[in-house]
Amino acid sequence: MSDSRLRLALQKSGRLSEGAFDLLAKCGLTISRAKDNLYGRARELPIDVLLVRDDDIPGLVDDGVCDLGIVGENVFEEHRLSSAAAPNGPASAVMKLGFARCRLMLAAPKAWAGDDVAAYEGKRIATSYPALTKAFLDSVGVSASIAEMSGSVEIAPKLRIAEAICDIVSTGATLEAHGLKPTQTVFTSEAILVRRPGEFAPEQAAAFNSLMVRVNGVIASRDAKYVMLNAPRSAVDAIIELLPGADSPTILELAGRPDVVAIHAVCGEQVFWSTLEKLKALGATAILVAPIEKMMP
Ligand code: PRT
Ligand code: ZN
Repeated sequence: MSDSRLRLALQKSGRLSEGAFDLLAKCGLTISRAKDNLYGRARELPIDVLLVRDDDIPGLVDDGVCDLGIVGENVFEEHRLSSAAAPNGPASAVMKLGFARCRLMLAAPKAWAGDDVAAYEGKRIATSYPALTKAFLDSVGVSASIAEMSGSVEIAPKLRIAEAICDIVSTGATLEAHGLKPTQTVFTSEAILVRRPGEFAPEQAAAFNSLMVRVNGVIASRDAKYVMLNAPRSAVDAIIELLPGADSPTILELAGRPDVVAIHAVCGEQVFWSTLEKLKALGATAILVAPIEKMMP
């Protein structure tokens, strides 16, 4: 193991891996994987990749076996609440990555009347997230017992393992298929980048800073658009007001048309069709919305 390379833990396969590899690719990193598929290496920066189960990532980063990890906030927070203090202090979340969004939710059989959290009082709840579930129940003053399961939590009520569940929900189709209804959100999650406690060695710090600049650039450009349009000079203020997340747009003269200007702006947020319709209503013409591939402030 070399101290000069950064070790990054990623989920080997599952709902986080595609988003994580896609992010690295957009950061310009090509990861060559070893034959055993347990290890990879980036060509462009001194970064080694360890491919593991997502549940192992917080522990590997706490212990400093890996310097960085990409993991769901749900798994990270459950680990933080349930494990003994790491000797050098715990791993910390660096940033949200905007993919693998989901919610940990309490869900009950549809036959239960209403959606009130009080209905869970004295019940048995199956979950893979006992610490998060208990913290939520405590916060709302409900006392229930918890049946810990490592997977297929949605079948617990049918098998009479528990009366209700607390599980990850994305589209809600799994709950629906098992006759369950989501009632309360216990925790909202997305993929995050986490880092080990302590300082990085100088070469590692340099690689980390490079990676952060790239990741921030990818995230900033994800929704960003370059908007160009022509506008009546009299409507410039109203039009700029409408451009989502644009600061200081460029205003250009148009040859031979003193009453019209061209406005060019980087919009940091999504540009919807409804926004374009409003721009048009203010007199904007020749509206162009172009994607941005890379951004660096
Ligand atoms: O093998 P390994 O241990 O690495 O993977 P895993 O099977 O434990 O995890 P995986 O790949 O299923 O999920 C990894 C992470 O993705 C989770 O920790 C969440 O942060 C995030 N994520 C996002 C999800 C979902 N969406 C999701 N829908 N994790 C799980 N689900 C499951 C959920 O448990 C339920 O069974 O999908 C089902 C519900 O989906 P819907 O769309 O029917 O609501
Ligand atoms: Zn897992």
